[in-house]
Amino acid sequence: MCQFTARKLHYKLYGLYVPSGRRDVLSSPQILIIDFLGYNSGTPENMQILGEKYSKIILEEKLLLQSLLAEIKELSDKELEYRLISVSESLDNLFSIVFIGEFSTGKSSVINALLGEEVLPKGITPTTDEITVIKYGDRREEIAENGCRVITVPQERLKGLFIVDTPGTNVTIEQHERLTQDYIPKADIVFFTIGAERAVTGSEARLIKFIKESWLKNIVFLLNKIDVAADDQELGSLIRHTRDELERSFGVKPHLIPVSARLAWEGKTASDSELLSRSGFEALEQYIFDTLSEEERIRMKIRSASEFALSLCAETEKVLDGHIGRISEDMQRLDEYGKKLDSMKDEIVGNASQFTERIRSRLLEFKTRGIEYIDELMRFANIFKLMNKQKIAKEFEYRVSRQTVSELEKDLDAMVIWTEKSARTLLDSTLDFYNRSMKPDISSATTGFIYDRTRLVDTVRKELETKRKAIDPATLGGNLVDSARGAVASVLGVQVGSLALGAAVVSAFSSLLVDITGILATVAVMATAFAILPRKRRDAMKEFGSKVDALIEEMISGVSSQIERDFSGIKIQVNDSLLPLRNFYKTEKEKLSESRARVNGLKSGLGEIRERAELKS
Ligand SMILES: Nc1nc2c(ncn2[C@@H]2O[C@H](COP(=O)(O)OP(=O)(O)OP(=O)(O)O)[C@@H](O)[C@H]2O)c(=O)[nH]1
Ligand SMILES: [Mg+2]
Repeated sequence: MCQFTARKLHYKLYGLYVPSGRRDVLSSPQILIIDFLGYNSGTPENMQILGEKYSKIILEEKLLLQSLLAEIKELSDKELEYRLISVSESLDNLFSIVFIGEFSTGKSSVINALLGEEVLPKGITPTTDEITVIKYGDRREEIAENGCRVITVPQERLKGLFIVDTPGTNVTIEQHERLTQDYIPKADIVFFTIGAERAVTGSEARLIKFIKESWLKNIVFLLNKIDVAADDQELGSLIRHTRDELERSFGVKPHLIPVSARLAWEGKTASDSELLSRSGFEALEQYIFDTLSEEERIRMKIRSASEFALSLCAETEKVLDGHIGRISEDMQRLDEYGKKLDSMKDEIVGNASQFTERIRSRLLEFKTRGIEYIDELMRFANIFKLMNKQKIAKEFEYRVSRQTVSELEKDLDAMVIWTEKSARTLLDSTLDFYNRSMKPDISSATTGFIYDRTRLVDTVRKELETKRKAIDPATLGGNLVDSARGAVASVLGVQVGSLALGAAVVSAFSSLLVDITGILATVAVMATAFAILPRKRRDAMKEFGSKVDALIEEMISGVSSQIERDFSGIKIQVNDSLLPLRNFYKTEKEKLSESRARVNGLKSGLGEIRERAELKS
C-alpha cells in the first residue's frame, strides 16, 4: 500500500479510509477510537510485526496524538493539523527510508547497488521522474498504487521496510514542493545523498535544514561516488571536509557514510569482495539491516513521533499563548477605552457648568435689578402709577428684563451648540479610538479564534457606527431647552410651549410683578396705602427674590441633570456595543487557557512514551 500521496493525507486519518465527499466524519472521535483499537481494516501493516509492548505504546501514543489533534483543530491551524496528521500516519506505515538529494548524486544507483539488482533507471541527466517505492513482494513487479510507482522485490530483508527513491530536488519547483510536502513528512529516516565530486550546495544546505528543523527527521548523509578520489589520502580529506562542512552548517556531528554505488555494483556483480569493501556498502548495509533492527525501527518511529509531537505541542502552546496574549492586549485596550469614555463624559458634564454658572449670574443680575425696581416703585409717591398695571409691566420689561431676555437666549443657544458639538466629538472620537486600537486581522482562516475575533471586531465597529448615526445631537440640544422650559413651568406656573425661553421668563415675571403690586389697585386700599406700603414692598421684594432663586436652582439642576442623562446614555450605548466583544474574550480566554493546560498534560504523556520507547525489551 503506497502511503506517499498528498491526496491521501487528507482523506485518511490513522489508517482509516474516508471517501473524499465525507471528510466531515474525520471530526468524529468515535471513528478515530475504533481505528486506534485496531478494528479497522486499514490497520497498519507494521502492527503485525510489533511486539505487544510496542503495539501498546503506539496505541497510547496515537491516543495522545488524537487529543492533540482535537486541540489543534480548535485552533483551525491547517499547517499544524497537516503536520500532526503526517506524523500520526507515519506511525501506521512501514519503516520508510527515503533517499533525497540533488539530481545525479546517485540515489537510484545506491538503491540498485543495495538490492544488487537493476531495479531503478539511472543516468547522467535528471532521470528519476517519479517517486518510487520499493517494498517486499513475492515477485518482482511494478505496479501503480494511488498515483505512486511501487516496485515489489522478492528479498526477505525488505520485509517491514519501504525504500523510497525520489527525483532530484533541484529539478523543478513542483517536484521540490511535492517532496517537501508529501515525502519528507512520511520518512522515518532520510538518506541525504551528496555527490563526492562537488561541495555541498546552498540549496542542499537549505533542504537539510528544512528536514532537520521543520520535521525533526533523522538524517544519514551518504557521501556517494567516493571512487572519484584518486587515493586514500584524497578520500580521507574529502570525507573530513564534508563532515566539517555539515557540522559547521548544522551544529551537530553528522552521521556520514561514505559510499560508492559504482564500486558496490561492480563488486556485487563481479563477486569482487575487494571492490565491495572499498565501496563502503558493508557499513551502509549493516546500518540498514542490522543496526536498524526490527525493534530499533519501531523504537525510532515511536521516538521520532513523540519528539515531533512534542515540538508540535510547543508550537500549539505558542499559538495559544499568542491568542491569550492578544486577548489581554485587546481587553487592556477596551479598558483604556472605557476609562477614556468615562473621562470624556465627566469632562463634558463638568464643562457644562460654564453655561449653568453664566445662567446663574444672568438671573442673579435680573434679581438685583428687579428688587431695585420694586424698591423704587412701591413708594407712596408712585401710588397712581401702581394702579396702572400696563405701565408697570412695560417699565419692568424695559428697565429690568429686556437685557436678561437677550442674554439668556444667547446663553441657551450657546449651550445647545456646545452640547451638540460635544456629543458629536464623543461619538466620533470613541469610534476613532476603536478603529485605531481594534484592528481586524488579515487571515485566510474561515474558522477559529482569529477569524471569530476579526468578525466580531467588525460587527462591533458597524454597531458603533449605527449608534453614531442613531444618536442625533440636535435632539440632545432640544432636550436641554425643554428642561429649561420645564424649570420655568414648575417655578412660575407658565407653560412655555414653543415660545422663546427668555421672553417666557420675562413675561412670567411681569405678571408676577403685576400680581404682587396689584394689591394697591383699589381706592379702599389707597387710603391705607401709606401704612401698608413698606410691608408690602418688603414682601414683594422677598417674593420676587425667592422666585428668581427658585428658578435659578430649578433651571440649573434641570439642565445639568439633562446633560448628565444624555451623556451617560451615550456612554451606556457605546459600552453596550462593546459587550459582545468583551463576552467573547472572556469565554475564549477560559477556553484557550484550558486547552493550554491540556496540551501541557499531553507533553508529559508524550515525554513518558519517548522514555518508555528507550527501554529495550
Ligand atoms: N563515479 C560514480 N558515478 C556514479 C556513482 N553512483 C552513480 N553514479 C553516476 O551518477 C549518475 C547519476 O546516477 P543516478 O543514480 O541516476 O543519480 P540520481 O541521484 O538517481 O539522479 P536523479 O534520479 O536524476 O535525481 C549516473 O551516471 C551514475 O552512473 C558512483 O558511486 N560513482
Ligand atoms: Mg534517480
